[in-house]
Amino acid sequence: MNNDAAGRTGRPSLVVLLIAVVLLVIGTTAVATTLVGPHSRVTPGGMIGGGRAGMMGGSSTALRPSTGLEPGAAGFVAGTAASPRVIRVIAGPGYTFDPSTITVARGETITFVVTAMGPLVHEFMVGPADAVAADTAGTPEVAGIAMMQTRSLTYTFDGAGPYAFACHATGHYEAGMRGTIVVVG
Ligand SMILES: [Cu+2]
Repeated sequence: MNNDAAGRTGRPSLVVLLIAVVLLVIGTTAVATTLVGPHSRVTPGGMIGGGRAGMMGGSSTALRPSTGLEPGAAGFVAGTAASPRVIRVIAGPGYTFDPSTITVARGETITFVVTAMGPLVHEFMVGPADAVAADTAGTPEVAGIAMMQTRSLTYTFDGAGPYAFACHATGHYEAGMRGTIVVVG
């Protein structure tokens, strides 16, 4: 017993060192978080929030369209103006959206959280299909989404449809960067 006690007395310095290292790491993380924090405000819904939320799901399903159930599924809760349903969309790499087909309930309010992958700068426009196809001025859009940046756009599908979404960065729509909104219910 005494030997054990004696043996332990030799270790505190190591324990103290470990604690110091842990505190240092925690401190560094806190500083990093503080420094990074303001940047996420520069980009509404910014890369921090988008990245973190994307990783939450862990697997590839994190990059899938919706964070929850789709219309028609048991337990599905439609998005409202007060509490929009969040749908994540990946723009790129290349001239693609993932998913390219999004299902919403009639009258639903959706917040699209769009993250750009790859070096191209993208836009995300959503609204009546004809307006989206023609890039009509006034159609809801977020632009200038650079690599790994995330922008959000909230839209209520309260009209007759059909609806669509697209990227109108130069040449992208023509290259096929567009998607379809399916309204059900
Ligand atoms: Cu694009």
